[in-house]
Amino acid sequence: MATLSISRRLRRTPFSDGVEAAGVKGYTVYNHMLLPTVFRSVEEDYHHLKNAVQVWDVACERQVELRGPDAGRLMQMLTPRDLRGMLPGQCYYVPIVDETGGMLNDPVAVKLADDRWWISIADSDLLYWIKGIANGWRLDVLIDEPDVSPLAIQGPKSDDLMARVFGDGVRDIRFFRYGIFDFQGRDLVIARSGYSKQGGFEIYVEGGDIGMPLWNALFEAGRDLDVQAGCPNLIERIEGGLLSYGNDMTDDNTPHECGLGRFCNTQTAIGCIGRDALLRVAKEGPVQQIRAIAIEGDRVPPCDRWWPVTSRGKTVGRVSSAAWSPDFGTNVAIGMVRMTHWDEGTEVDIELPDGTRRAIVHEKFWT
Ligand code: THG
Repeated sequence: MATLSISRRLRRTPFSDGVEAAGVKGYTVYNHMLLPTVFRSVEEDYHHLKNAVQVWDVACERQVELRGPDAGRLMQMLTPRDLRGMLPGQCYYVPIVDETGGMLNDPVAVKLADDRWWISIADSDLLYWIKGIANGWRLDVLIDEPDVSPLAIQGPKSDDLMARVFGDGVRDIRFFRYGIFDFQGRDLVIARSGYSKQGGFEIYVEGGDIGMPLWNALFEAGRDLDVQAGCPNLIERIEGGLLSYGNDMTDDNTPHECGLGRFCNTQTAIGCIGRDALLRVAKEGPVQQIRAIAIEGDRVPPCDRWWPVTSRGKTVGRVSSAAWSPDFGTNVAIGMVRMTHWDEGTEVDIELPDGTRRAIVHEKFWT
C-alpha cells in the first residue's frame, strides 16, 4: 500500500502531539484535518471503549460560529428542525439541507446565546454554504471558524474521569446539554454528547494553547481508571447506527431517507431552505431508507466503496459501512435499502469485491 503524504494543507490539531505519543496507528482525513482511526487495533479499541474511558482527538469536528443579530434566523434557515424552543445551554443534532432537501451535513448545533451559535460540523465544507446564504440574504451576522477543538471523553468511566479534572458538577450535565467549567483559568463549554453510545462528554477546547495541558491533565487524573487514547470506533458506531456523512449519506439523500425524520419539523421550521422540497418528499414518504444489515460469513474486508445490495440479481440498495462485531458475532453494516426490501428480516445478497454474501435487513440497530 502507498502512504498518504502529509503537508500543512492536512491540518494537525492541538492534540496531535499527544495522539502521536500514544502510538496512533492510523488516520483518516476529516474537514482537511487529521482524525485518528486506530490506536492498538480497531477491536482492542472497541473492547476498551465499552469497558473503561477514552480521550478522543475530534478537533476535526470544526465549529462554524454564527455571531450577530441575525444568527438565530440564519440557523433556522439552515435546518428543518424547529429551533424555537431551543435555549442557551442546549445542543441539537440538526440535519442541514440544500434547496432540494439534500443533506449537506449533520452537525450538532450548540446555542451559546440568542445571537451566538456553534455548528459542530461533519465532513463537508459547510462554512461556504453558510457564508453564501448570509451574503445572499444580506444578513447581519459574522461567520467564521473559531479556534475551538472538541476533545471527547467516552466510555462508562467518563463521569469519574471528568469529575477529577472539572469537579463533581460535570455529573449533573444532562444529555445534549452543556455547562461552562474552568480549566487553568479558562471557561470551557462541556456537553454530555459524543460519537458513541457508551456515554461521555465533549469538551469544546477554546484556544489551541491549552490543548496539550488539558490532554495531559486527563491522562494523569485517570491513571488508575485505565484511561487510553481512543477515537470514533468503526464497529461501535455501526452497532449504534451513528451515521457518517459522505459514507452513509450524501447530498443525494433527504433526512427522511437517512432515518433523520425525527429531527425534522418541516411544517413549523419556517424559513428553512429546502422546506418546500422536504414537504413534498415527506408527503410521499421516502422510497429508500437507512437500515442495519447483518452480513453472514466471516470478517468482511474494509468497506471503501459502496457494495451493491441485491435480490435475485437486481440492485435494491447499497452497503456503506461494515465491520465484524465481536460482541454480536456477526458482521454489522449500515446500508440504504429500497422500500421493497426494507422490512425487518428481509433476506438480501451483498456484492462484496471478493464475492456474494447473504445478509438480513433489520429495522433497528444493535445498541
Ligand atoms: N459531536 C460533535 N460534533 C460532531 C459529531 C459529534 N460533528 C461531526 C459528527 N459527529 C456529526 N454527526 C453526528 C452523528 C450523530 C450524533 C451526533 C453527531 C449523535 N446522535 C445520537 C443518536 O443518534 O443516537 C443522539 C441524537 C439526539 O438524540 O439528539 O450524537 O459526535 N460535537
